[in-house]
Amino acid sequence: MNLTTDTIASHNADRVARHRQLLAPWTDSVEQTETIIEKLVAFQIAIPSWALGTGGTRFGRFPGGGEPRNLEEKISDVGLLHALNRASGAISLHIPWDIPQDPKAIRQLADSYGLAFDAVNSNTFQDQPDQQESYKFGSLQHVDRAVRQQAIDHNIDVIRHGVDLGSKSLTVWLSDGSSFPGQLNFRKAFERTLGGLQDIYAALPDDWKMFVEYKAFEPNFYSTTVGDWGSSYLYASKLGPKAYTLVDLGHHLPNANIEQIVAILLMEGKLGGFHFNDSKYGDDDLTAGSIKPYQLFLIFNELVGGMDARGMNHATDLGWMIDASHNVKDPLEDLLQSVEAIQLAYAQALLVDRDALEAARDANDVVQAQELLQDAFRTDVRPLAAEARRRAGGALHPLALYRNLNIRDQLIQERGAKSIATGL
Ligand code: LRH
Ligand code: MN
Repeated sequence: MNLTTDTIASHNADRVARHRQLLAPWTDSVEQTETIIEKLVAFQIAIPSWALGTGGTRFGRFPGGGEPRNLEEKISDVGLLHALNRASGAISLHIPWDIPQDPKAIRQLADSYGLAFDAVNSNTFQDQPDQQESYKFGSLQHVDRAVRQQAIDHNIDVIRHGVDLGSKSLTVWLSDGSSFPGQLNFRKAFERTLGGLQDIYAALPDDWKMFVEYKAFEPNFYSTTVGDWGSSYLYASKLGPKAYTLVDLGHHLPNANIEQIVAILLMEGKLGGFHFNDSKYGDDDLTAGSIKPYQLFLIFNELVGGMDARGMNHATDLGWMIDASHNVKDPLEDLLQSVEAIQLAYAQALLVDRDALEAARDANDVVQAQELLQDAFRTDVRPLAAEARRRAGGALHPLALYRNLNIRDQLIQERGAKSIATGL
């Protein structure tokens, strides 16, 4: 679906007066306003191709209709999100859910929406109909060499698809592990997994990155072979300079201090990127910032401090991706909310007075340090995100425009109420 610039211009015209009122205090008195707006304009968040349909659980799935039926329609949906917020300028594909039949045409289509291809994702957590070996007892950890080789070949195949599309990174999430004590030799599983990852690493083009995504549990419920940041860091360190860890916010045990994990991985130069979402219990894949917005802010606070300490480019040096599943919301509305929540956490982190914070820390002035963070977190930076969108040609209020245009109804007209998207 193409959203014309006129449609967005008239939407903004109705709102620009109020917007200018809300922006005035910033442009008048806040010194770093321009810097923050420019950084927001440059900050692009990749949309997962597997989260454009209705997600479900083992208990049920309630499709909302108008779901993309193929990769072309998925790219069109991400193109729509990007037209609305000018902050969703990339799509992350999952193979084999989204194999590009004609990579050249797919690339041109994505280009026409101003979209790039972020990390490509392999899938050795499901058995495909025509598959020789089963991943029931794992993939790279498997006791059977034939299963491991099948998984290695699949990942190398995924890299090939990524190269065809101009992607520059591979995300490897392994569901491998065990569900009962005694089932697995942890040491052998680690060594076999490392061996497989090394074969995949060897197939990476020179300018590519490999993201090793860790997860505490599910689908295995006793052990996971890449189960935490420590094991992911170990693999990435043993693999080489092109290997990094990937932090999916939902992949931690309850009350894990994710912002501390991020700070250390970043300091070590082994933080590759993120799968943003939120959760209350497990890998709930809920809207980013919807359950623990302060945690999302604290993570960006460590990111801004840690990236500046290493002279990194905020927009391009890490993989900014969403990984969500929509059980009760319209997928596109949920993704619009997630992108904005991430933009707001980033903008608030940019507001933090870092010199004052270090001074408070050096003085063990705990109260002052907390006040400096909470002051930024309690600051409404939405006018800055809206201004960034407006300057980039997007809508001042993407969700309102999406609803006013009844886009979901239009998609249902076009695709039907029962269309099913591949993915989670
Ligand atoms: C695993 C995960 C991984 C994807 C999958 C869709 O929970 O986060 O990133 O491959 O979700
Ligand atoms: Mn993930």
